[in-house]
Amino acid sequence: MECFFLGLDSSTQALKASLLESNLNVKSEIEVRFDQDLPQYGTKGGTLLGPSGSGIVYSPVMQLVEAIDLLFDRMKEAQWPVESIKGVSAAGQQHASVYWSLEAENLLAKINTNQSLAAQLEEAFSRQEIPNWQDSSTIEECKQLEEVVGGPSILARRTGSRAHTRFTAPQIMRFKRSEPEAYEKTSRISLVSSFITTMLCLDGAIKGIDESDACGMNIWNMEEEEGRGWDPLVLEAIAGKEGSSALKKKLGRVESDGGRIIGQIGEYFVRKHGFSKDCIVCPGTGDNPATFLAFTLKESEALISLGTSDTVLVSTSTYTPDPEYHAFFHPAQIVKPARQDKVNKIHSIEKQMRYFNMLVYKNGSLAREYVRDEYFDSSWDAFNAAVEANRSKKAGDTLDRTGFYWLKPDIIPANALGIHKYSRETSVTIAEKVLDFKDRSTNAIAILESQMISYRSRVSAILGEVGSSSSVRRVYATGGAASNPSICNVMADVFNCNVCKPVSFDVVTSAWKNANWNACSVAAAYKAAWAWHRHVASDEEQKWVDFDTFIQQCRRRRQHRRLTTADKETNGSLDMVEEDLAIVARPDEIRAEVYSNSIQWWKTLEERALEESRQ
Ligand code: ADP
Ligand code: XUL
Repeated sequence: MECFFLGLDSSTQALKASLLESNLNVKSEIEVRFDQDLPQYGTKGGTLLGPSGSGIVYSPVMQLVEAIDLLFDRMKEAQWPVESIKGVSAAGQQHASVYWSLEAENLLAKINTNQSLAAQLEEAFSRQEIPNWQDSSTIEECKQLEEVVGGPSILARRTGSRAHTRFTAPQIMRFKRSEPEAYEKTSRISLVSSFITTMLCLDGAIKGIDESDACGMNIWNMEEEEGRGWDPLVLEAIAGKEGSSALKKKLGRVESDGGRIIGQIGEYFVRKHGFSKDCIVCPGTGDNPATFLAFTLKESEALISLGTSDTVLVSTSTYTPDPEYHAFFHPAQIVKPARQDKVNKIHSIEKQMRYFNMLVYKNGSLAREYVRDEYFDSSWDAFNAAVEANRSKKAGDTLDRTGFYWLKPDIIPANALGIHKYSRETSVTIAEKVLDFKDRSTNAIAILESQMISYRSRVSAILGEVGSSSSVRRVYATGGAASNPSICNVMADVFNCNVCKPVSFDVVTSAWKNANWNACSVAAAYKAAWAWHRHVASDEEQKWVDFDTFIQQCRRRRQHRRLTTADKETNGSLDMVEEDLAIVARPDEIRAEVYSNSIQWWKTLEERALEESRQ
């Protein structure tokens, strides 16, 4: 009998599901969109706002509970073979927290199929709101947290990030301060990913937080490999000396092995929807760690997501915290149980820690759209034509038109604001601040170069690069703007490596096409498949197979056919690099060198623009 795996993704605007075949081919996807499908909650873009000027952004917890029932109903309508699903896992928006009441575990233990989940869980929460990652109401709490710990750099070193308004620690701090009674009546605090995991099991136990997702909380101390745990200084900063052990209990256990089985799908789903009672559940993770897994990023590979904001993920084998960006544990770490050495009686844990860093830029697509609208009559074609006409050909070209387009206060560099342009109009060596470039059409290449050099220079710092050569081995491009070939071309030149995108084989047309599946829920299903594979494996090697190797094994199994010249012809412009992956841009040697030599100069100008933005 064919077996399947299920992945869920609880994002800001929707709850999504992906159904995968055993070779990890994506078979089907469905979703529940909060605004349209649950209009009774009145959300816009999945969220509600607090009083004007408060910075409060949240979503109703019951909206998510109702969405779970609706999503499973839709699986039935779509006739998904749920009885053959062997494993399920979830991804969820990062940082956002769910607050369980003192009655929660009791209620979770006696869920029946006669009533909806929402009707049975009304009393299960001590807080009706899930603070959303877009919330910025905790500026004071962030300041306080950094002060107690000793400053932004120290907090970043201890917990992987400096304090951010959306992170869980300042959010819990504000909840405790503004609703002390409700805080006291909170039995446990979940992240969205561990909340969905708990709901999938429905066995009366609130499930642990995934360790990679815990790194987005500002509370998980990841400084020492062996001393990882809830940070005592942060616990105290939130709950005071007297309240810190109670808070630690509320946060609960943390799951370090992302492929460990933590339960089976709840009886509710077995009876009501026909799932097999043997369907396993493994820990859920955050949406960014899940995206990281969807691409199985290897050491020194980067993923650039060009969405509303731009996000850069880079895989590393060392812990590289910095107040400018975020450090996380790898989301599919394998943890072999401590083995007893019979002679020395020493417990050894067989693992090699892996990490990834994440850079978040607010001025991504919105800033590119500003340039498109201001100079190119809102046309991407005209924008692209200007990019191609002005590509850097020799050293110094970039320096004639360097621009910083910080339309909103940015995260990197912190609080950078304004539009700043520099050109060497009057001097060969000194860039002058200008209101606009002489040739206004150079704004298109200027914004792309500046964004990409910013990403490259920071990724280089994370990878410990020396000199001007790039050690990034491959970049994966995703998000809406990755469909733009000119943007991918500049990316390849600046990073001096191939830019790749996932593709999938369409059995109906026998051709490769751009894969447009939802990365987070697909990665959650990958995790479930990996956990199940380890669970049923009869040999030791496969029981402890690492995530990347497992994904490779599945990829080989779904290899449709070897890529021949004829294939390339039928697939038009697709430049396949391996199964499921196409190169969309290759670097040009000369331009790559021009960019490598421009980085130092560009950094000096960024400093100057920052200085000027503060004035
Ligand atoms: P979200 O962050 O909301 O998931 P998407 O990944 O869907 O966003 O990306 C949306 C963005 O993609 C839009 O803001 C738009 O500017 C950008 N985009 C879409 N098509 C193009 C294009 N051809 N060139 C450049 N940018 C594009
Ligand atoms: C990352 C962040 C967002 C959310 C989106 O730090 O806040 O990407 O994870 O769901």
